[in-house]
Amino acid sequence: MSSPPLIEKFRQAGQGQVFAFHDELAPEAQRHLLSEAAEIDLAEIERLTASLLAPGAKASVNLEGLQPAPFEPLVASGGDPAAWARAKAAGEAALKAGRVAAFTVAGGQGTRLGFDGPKGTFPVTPLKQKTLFQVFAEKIHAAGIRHGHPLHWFIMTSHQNHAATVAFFEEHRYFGLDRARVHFFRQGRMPAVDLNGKILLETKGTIALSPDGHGGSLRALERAGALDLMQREGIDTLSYFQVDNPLVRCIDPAFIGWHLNRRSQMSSKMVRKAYAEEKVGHFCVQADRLVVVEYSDLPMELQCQKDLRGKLLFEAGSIAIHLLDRDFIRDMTRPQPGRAVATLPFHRAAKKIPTIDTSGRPVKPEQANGVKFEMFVFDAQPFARNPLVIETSRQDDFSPVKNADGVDSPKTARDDQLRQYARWLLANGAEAEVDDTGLPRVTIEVSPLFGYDEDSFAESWKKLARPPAVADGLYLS
Ligand code: UD2
Repeated sequence: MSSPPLIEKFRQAGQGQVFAFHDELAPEAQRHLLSEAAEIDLAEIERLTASLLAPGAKASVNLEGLQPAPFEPLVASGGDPAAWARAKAAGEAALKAGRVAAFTVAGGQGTRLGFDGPKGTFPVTPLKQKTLFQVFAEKIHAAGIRHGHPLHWFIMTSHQNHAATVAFFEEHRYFGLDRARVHFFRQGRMPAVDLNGKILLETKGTIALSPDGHGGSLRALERAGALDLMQREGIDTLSYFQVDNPLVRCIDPAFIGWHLNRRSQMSSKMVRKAYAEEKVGHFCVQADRLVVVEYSDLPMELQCQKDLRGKLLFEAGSIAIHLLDRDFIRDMTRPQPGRAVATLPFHRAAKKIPTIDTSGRPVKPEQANGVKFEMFVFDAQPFARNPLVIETSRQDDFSPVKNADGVDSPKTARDDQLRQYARWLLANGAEAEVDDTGLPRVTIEVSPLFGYDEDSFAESWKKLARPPAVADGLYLS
């Protein structure tokens, strides 16, 4: 019997090993393997092997002529108060007109945290132990109420966590959101290859596939019909954030207004790096283009370099909060004359990839035996018209949960949430005892439905007939 045409294509591309055990598989398993193989763009793999794996291929990014990127400072650090006020008003008007949707990338594997399950289902709040997804859902819900227009929310999952993510929302009745406005879609996958570019099998009947990076979100949005939905609904701006950051302002009027007022196609928030080795990307300019250079790609001596005033030269850290214009995403994902579809470059990461040997026995490698390919969303910046970076205050936007302990852990995120509640309370005249880092002595919590930023908190607080005392267990909802 002749082989299916797809198998022939793989053989011709020098990837016949993918089907080495095909004939011994049951029919159902054969179909599964073929469907996985059908996801793979062989020409793309060949291109990546030639450009990223070939002897002499450049392993590191080009650092030539790299300069720190300019950014719009906060008022507190010298920004123009009138421009910030105009931005906020423009953002509020856009929200009122329903032009904005929220977008969470939640396809990552969350390996560092060691949590079994979609990361969005990780409990993070100090008192009620709300999960990351619940925190975002309530912030998005509250923003919709405040601006008089409920928001759509797109959530990108991966093959591994899609079903569990949807089931979690079902189980929790979408945390009060209109389920017709919550849209899940899976990101694409890329096969891992060995150091010679040969696609690796995970088992005899499955390919070693993994998520294609958050940069894959652009083509996944297009493929899933999200851009069409946005167009139908009159939404032109997507508010992008990561699943790991409970402090994020999912919807930030001033940020949205800056983006719209500047006619930017992609805008990003920055914080000043807390210390030279902080694991964030760096906003830079190279050949007149805005680029983000990931921490792992910027040599430590550059990360530590100081300017004449003694501050870090590359101080503008990317915290992965962006605004994306709908038509820009289309341009980046649709074939156009003279331009390939996937304009974002792939990055390679050497990994230990569980696989099988030529006789089909499992191999658990002790050292990197292959490479995974990933796209990063911030690589879209250089393609954007009028790209913009604005400063945000770390304490109101960024405290990610990455590691089980130490920096960027559940403990640091919990404490940062408590500090935020305490700041809001103190700013509104409440009495709260805090230590010299601003951490309250008691465990309290503010529901995003009561206040999700200083403005909404102040409004709700003023409406209270009898403001409660700040005591252990206080929950404002
Ligand atoms: C990311 C940024 C870093 C900094 C930091 C802030 C990269 C490469 N680095 O570092 O510059 O901004 O965040 O916290 O992005 N994800 C997917 N699909 C994937 C891979 C990741 O949806 O295939 C999501 C993941 O669920 C998470 C986010 O992307 O929400 C970040 O992923 P990460 O943990 O790999 O990024 P990290 O912490 O190395």
